[in-house]
Amino acid sequence: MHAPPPEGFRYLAGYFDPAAQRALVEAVRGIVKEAPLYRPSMPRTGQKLTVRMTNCGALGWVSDVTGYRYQPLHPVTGGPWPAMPQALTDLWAEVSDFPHPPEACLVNYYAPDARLGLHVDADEGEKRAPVVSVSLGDTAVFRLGGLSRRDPTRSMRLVSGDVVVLGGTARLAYHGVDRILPGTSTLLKEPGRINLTMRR
Ligand code: MD3
Ligand code: FE
Repeated sequence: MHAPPPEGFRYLAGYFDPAAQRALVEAVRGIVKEAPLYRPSMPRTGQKLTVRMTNCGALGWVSDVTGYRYQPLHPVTGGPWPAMPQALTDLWAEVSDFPHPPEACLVNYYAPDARLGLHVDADEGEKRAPVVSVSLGDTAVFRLGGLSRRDPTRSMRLVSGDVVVLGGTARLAYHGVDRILPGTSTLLKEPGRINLTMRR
């Protein structure tokens, strides 16, 4: 048995139909051409994440040996982040219940062996704004905990086209990606998964 999910956690299964998912993948291909995926390093240890990342929007989340932050320029190319696709700003307007548009969209790419350890998203300036997530490609085994690292966690599957809105208490909950299930989607040319998260 599971505890109920934290207040403010909204799971919108199958929000994007297959045609809309294909259009989003095309938009991500354009973003990655301009702002290539790279493997961020973790603060202090300098260890590289297994997830590859880039961003679109005015600001992008970056991590290196000095720390985590939002910045307007790609850490490798030095160029500005590409514009956020309209489909994503439209999604935010529909589901965020927040009066201002997103400032950043983090693009995570998971090859079949990539993972993301349990963490809290704490680098955003506006904690009252939700995080809105879109999953594309292979299914992820996602882990959602509580406000303390020691709280019990639940495992959920995030399927291509699913949207998750993290508002309220859920915004500060621990979460991570345990694994990708390769071969569960044919949306991408190769096995793997893309996750888009809009933030302020
Ligand atoms: C729950 N991404 O980029 S998305 C991240 O699938 C991140 O790539 C995961 O965690 C991924 O930081 C999960 C869904 C998600 C995003 C933010 C959350 C769940 C969240 C913030 C609080 C609680
Ligand atoms: Fe996160």
